[in-house]
Amino acid sequence: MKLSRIFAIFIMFTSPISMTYANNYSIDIEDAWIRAMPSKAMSTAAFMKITNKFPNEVKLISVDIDGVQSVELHKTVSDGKVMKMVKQSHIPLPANSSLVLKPGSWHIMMIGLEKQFPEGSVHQVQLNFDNGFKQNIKIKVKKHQIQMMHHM
Ligand SMILES: [Cu+2]
Repeated sequence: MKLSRIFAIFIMFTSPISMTYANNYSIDIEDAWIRAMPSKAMSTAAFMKITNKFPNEVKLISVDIDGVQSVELHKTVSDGKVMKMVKQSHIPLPANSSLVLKPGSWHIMMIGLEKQFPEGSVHQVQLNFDNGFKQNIKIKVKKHQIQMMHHM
């Protein structure tokens, strides 16, 4: 009787605090863009900076994008001579750190485009993580800026 009352008080005082604490963790997305491609292209890719604010490693396991047959997680690697894209089961995000998905490195591959992704258009994207966290963002289609940087 006495124990159960203590337990009830314990629950009352701890659960609101722990819930608030858990809600402070998030995975933030910045500088997201989808690469603008010629209108008949069958694939493109999405890039962004992902910041994992959880105190443990989180894996990006899948991405949902309307109008795309298949969304894969890719990493571009070099075997010494040739750069090639390799499909990955997930993208690892170490605790309290950021990873930049960019051309020539990690990226979200969009294969089989069922609609147009013209420059300037905005698309809803959902990122799904292995801890159950989901992040919904809107991503704008932009031209790749590398060529401009080479001229500077
Ligand atoms: Cu790829």
